[in-house]
Amino acid sequence: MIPPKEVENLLKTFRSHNLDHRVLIEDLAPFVQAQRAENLQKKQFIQLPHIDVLGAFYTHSEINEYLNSLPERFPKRVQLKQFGWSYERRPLKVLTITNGDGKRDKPVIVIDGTVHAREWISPSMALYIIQQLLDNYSENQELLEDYNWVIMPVVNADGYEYSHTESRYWRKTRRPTSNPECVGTDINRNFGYEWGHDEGSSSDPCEDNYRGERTFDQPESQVLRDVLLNYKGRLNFYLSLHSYGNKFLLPWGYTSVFPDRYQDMMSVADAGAKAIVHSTNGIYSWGSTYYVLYPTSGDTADFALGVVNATVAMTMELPAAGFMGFDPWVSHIERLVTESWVGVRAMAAEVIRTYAA
Ligand code: 0X9
Ligand code: ZN
Repeated sequence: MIPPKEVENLLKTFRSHNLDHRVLIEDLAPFVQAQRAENLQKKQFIQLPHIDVLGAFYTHSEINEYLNSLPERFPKRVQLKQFGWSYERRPLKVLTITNGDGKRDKPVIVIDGTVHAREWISPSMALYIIQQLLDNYSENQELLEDYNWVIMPVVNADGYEYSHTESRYWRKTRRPTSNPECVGTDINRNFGYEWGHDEGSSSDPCEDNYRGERTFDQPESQVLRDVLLNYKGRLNFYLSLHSYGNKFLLPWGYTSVFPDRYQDMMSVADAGAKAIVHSTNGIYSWGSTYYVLYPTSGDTADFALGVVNATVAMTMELPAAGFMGFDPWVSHIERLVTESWVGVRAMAAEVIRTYAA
């Protein structure tokens, strides 16, 4: 996708390298508009704080309104905590789900969503997981017997809001940088483990993988860091929900060397991939980020393993949909989240089976 003013340049580059090309979509804007209209129309009959996860995409404030209603609906089973604020002062909330037996200090599964603003299936998936654990408890009880689940549906609240209102394919935060022309830092390059290592991130504020001026200089990264550190010693599974690519990505991102627990983590990814292919024929690939995707440095999974000592740390790239991969239609949500839940549930079960309390 390129802006009109760069078309001439790109064509020149293609010509000078003798590259063939084909235009897939002449102008994306009308499609983005259509999706936006569809989503708003679907939400017309939603009565907050009630939401229909499969029926629309929700904004950060709508998601918070839903989360805020949960402690009253499930007084024994959920706890909602605000861990901080985004740069634009949006409250960042984290939900803990238990089986209500009151046992303290169980090992935890921490799941985050929406580190990257445009990856809209990610918050939907986080909400679907919450509903599976709360509203569909009878089927998922064993997942909560010896484990608590800690879920943060929206990390990058400002970027996510911006992707709803201004720029659908925005990825980074919304904090200005040293370059007045360019806004935002990639939260997934801003974490303090091997930050800035080699080619895994950019020092250029105009790039989509800009790492920031220093580690944790984004309030949103600080909040997620504090959530993870809060569970140090009992973080058995950290899962970061992204899109897209159908991949289970394991540390390390910053180096081609494999971490000590690599094979154990591979068994968990294995369980997820097998469960998905069995249920829907969905094909995932899995392995270290460095090999399966590309080098990344300063990302959340490397931090969860390297600093917080998580037993299993993983980034899940949910399937592509829509025009750009990041932009499923509302009608795609159900297929995407039900398939992904099969994988998440299988991986959680594998972690619980292997690392019994
Ligand atoms: O590049 C990223 O930040 C992630 N991919 S995305 O297309 N959603 O932007 C992948 C990061 C994976 N890193 C680790 N698992 N260590
Ligand atoms: Zn992402």
